[in-house]
Amino acid sequence: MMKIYIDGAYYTEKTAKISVFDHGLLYGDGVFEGIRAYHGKVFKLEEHIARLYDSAKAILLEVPMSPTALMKAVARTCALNRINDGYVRLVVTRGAGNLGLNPFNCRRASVIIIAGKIKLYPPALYRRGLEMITVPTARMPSSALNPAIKSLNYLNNVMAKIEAIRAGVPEAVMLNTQGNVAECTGDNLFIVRGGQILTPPVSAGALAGITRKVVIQLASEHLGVNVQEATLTRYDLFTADECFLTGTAAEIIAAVKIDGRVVGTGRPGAITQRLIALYHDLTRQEGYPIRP
Ligand code: PXG
Repeated sequence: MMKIYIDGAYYTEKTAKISVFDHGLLYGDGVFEGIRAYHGKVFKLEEHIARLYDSAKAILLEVPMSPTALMKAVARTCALNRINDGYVRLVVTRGAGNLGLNPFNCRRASVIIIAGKIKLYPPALYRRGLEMITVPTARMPSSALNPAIKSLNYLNNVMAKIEAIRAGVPEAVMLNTQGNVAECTGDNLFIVRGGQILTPPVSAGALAGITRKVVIQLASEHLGVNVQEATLTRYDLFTADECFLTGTAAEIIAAVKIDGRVVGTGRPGAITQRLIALYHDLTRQEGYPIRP
């Protein structure tokens, strides 16, 4: 049976419940992280915890425990569920309040940790690369809701995902309100052109992805390529040699067709494949141990 952490206690799938008055449910008022464990270690746990606290700070939400206690709770939840390789969903909701927006009526934030297996894209998609389209729903401007905040309000991304799936492709390219490339629905986007690696800056409406940062480090240390943050248009995607997405869930995956244009050779490119191999090596080496 699964053991799900809520506010210091463990529950089963059947008994793990939160209030219908929780503002996480009523308003998407809360923050979250999606984290991976590999080979008995939680990958980049410190970075995920730091981003969670930053997201919480941005929405004036107090996480009701210390970062150290939270890291220990994540590791313990993995251990109790006998997870060596898996996916952890960490959620901090505003907590139960009343039927009004005012978050100050919520007494205490709730911390939820779910450690389970992840359903990834099918292996064939990693070998062949995926197809994407740009979608009508623009990424939220930072003046409305900053995409750097990993909040529970994911309707913007969900809308884009719906548009992609209804068009018969698994992923969407989201543009910002200026019409430049921001990111995908749950992944950051990179292109390779003439040996250069480019990615939109966070200010274009991208999440400061942890996988994105790892890829930037790997490219610099192992490929001798300094990733440049650049304004990217759809034209840049269409004319790229390679395109790939990065995210905790998807890891690194090639995009080989965008809005009907074949990217490069139409197969995952050489740099993408090297980064995938380097990323897998790193996930084997590093991490916060699940069992002390
Ligand atoms: N952009 C957005 C909007 C995200 O939500 C990323 C980029 C990649 O960031 P990391 O730190 O993971 O490299 C995310 C992360 C999923 C899933 O099941 C993915 C995320 C959130 C929720 C679910 O694919 N995203």
